[in-house]
Amino acid sequence: MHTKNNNSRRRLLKGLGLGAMTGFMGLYPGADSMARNEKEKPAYLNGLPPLKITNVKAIGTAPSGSNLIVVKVETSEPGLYGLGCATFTQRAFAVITAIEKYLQDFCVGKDVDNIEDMWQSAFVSSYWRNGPVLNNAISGLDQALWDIKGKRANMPVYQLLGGKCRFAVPCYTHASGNTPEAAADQVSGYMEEGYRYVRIQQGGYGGTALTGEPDFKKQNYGRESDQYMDQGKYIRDVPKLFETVRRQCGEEVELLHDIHERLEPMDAIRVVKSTEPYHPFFIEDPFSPEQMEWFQALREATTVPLAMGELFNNINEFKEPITNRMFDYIRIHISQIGGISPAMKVARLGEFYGVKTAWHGPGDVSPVGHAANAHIDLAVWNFGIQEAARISDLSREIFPGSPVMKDGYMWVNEAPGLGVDINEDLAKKHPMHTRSNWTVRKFDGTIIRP
Ligand code: GCO
Ligand code: MG
Repeated sequence: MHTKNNNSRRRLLKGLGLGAMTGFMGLYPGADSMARNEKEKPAYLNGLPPLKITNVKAIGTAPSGSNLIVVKVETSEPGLYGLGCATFTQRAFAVITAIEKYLQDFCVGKDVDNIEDMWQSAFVSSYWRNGPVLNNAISGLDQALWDIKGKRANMPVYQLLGGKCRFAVPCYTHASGNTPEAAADQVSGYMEEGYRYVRIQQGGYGGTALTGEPDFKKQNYGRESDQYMDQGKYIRDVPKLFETVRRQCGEEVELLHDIHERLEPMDAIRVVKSTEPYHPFFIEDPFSPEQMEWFQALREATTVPLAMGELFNNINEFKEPITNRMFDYIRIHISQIGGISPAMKVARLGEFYGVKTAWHGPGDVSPVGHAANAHIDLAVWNFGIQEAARISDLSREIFPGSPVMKDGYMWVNEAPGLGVDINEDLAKKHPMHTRSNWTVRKFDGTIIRP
């Protein structure tokens, strides 16, 4: 291909009678010297041969309870494909439909190389955009194209993003107990494993473990599986939890906590303030995304660092809070935001404003998505912390090459691309489900978010 290009360039120059002249002027090597140098050219000058997308498919699997979705982009080069995470666990089949009925048709025949162009064009191809379903589908595509580009370049994706800013990815893991003491015991265990950062919750988000029979249950209001949250108890419990863990585990471990948008705004401010003496690393999601304006009051009330963003649907939602320094850590859920390309933009925006990354890494991210998190984490300077990838043995079998946790760090392998593969036959043996209701109520049955 390269020789053909040079031949045609030579013909063009000859036709114009410009060969010798441009060579003489130093603007372009003369045709003769080009022919002479042909053999000495380094291989990288040959560029990459053109490559087309031949198929896009969605693979759904639920090896550990959560529905996981991975997009596989196949190319015209036999055996060369890319994988990307498109997991939206609660509406998984809607994402599968978006990929198989629309994205497949949109992509087949297109160039695999132009990732940004692909992202921009796919984003507006539905005209209406920004929803979690479509963003997840685009994320699967985006990550798969980065995976392919890495494989073509023979480099891990973090290299394509600029190389390492750190040797591995420091992570926080989750301690949760029904009592503060039980949570503190877990924290100690994690500290022994090498974790420097631990998120602490008592009885899950908002302490949802049922204490007594709430009135709405007695009245048969709602469904049997609906959860109950006692907001008052939670507000009183949080500082006690922090106090106990600090007392049992000392000052050195960094503690985190997720309010999970479950409180009234003023109560959230009260809770965040109550943790101040225990200097948390950050408190997450104090408000729902619908209540962003409360951040200003919270900022004025406390110096506790804040994290927000896992529920944002659109990278533009980060613009205001980052440029106004409303929170300290960006909680992007990479697949929800549309993949590596948009996440990198938000990370860079944060760098300008002293806001750091803290990518979302719960059980409803596939190992491919965890790898995407880690590749960005390695490459951006304003990395803050990463939620640990807790990947089951079965998931590891389905996704060979999954990132590993060791001594409180996440490590990716050095294979080209994202470094994670999929065993499709095994994935099929663990099909997805449609259990998707997540309902939390106050004592009188009022819905709490979420
Ligand atoms: C976290 C999260 C998750 C979400 C879950 C929703 O900080 O890890 O809040 O646990 O609740 O991803 O499906
Ligand atoms: Mg959270």
